Amino acid sequence: MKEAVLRGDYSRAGPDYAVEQDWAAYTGAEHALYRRLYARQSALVPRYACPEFEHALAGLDAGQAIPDFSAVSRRLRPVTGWEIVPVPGLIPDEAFFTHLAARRFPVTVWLRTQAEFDYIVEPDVFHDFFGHVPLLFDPAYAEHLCEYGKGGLKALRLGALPMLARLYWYTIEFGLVRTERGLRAYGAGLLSSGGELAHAIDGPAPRRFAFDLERMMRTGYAIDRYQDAYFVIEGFAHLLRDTAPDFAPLYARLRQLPVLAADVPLPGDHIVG
Ligand code: HBI
Ligand code: FE
Repeated sequence: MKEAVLRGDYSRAGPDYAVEQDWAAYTGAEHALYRRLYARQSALVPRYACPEFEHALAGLDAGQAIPDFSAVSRRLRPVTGWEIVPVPGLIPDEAFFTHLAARRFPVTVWLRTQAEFDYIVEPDVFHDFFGHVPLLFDPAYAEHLCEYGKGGLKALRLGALPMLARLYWYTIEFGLVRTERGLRAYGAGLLSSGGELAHAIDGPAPRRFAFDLERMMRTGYAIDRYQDAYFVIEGFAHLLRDTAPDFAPLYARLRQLPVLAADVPLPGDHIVG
């Protein structure tokens, strides 16, 4: 399949795909667009985001302008040992997982255009920063993401990346968590989306599965529309515990099984709220 043409400028990327953020180069119009995106999403946070995200976002005070990654990294390092690495956009899996395993989160340096206010295919700085960075301040989540990075390098070696990518998709990107205030989002793709956040939690259509490693690893997903199904964890400690085991035996068993559709019921499906 022809590689999608990536949008960022990879010409000055290093061997680890890192680039300079060049914060001074952002225009006033870009900061204004970022503020509008931030205002829209942060208004949804009290109703739809998990408490850990809401708490971390409030502490970041990152709504006035496109954040300066090095300033945020200086605050993040002492809390969970993570830092932000500026990248031109999507980077090869090996480089991506190597960064995560070293507690470096790749954040795209460019911002979408006004025309992409409601939807963008490739992750931009708003998706990566608003969606992913706040939870890096949560110790259990931060620990899980580092383990996920190590798991990604192992999955690459085992040729099992598509299965692990589905797990990432249904947790880090589109995950829901049960809280005493009901189901809330912790997935970055939900938290940074104008419409899918409410759809995932209030929408009548989507199926909401209890956490199920095997079902997640086997369930396909679409990147260009709302999900047909979401998976619910009981908390970040639960996610960390349930993804700790060695996945090699699971990969061996699942790799020859067909990929499942999210909207086709299976006998073992455990639908929750
Ligand atoms: N690169 N910058 C960036 N951001 C991602 O989220 C990303 C990536 N490369 C690969 C990748 N994600 C996926 O293959 C994994 O999430 C499975
Ligand atoms: Fe993402």
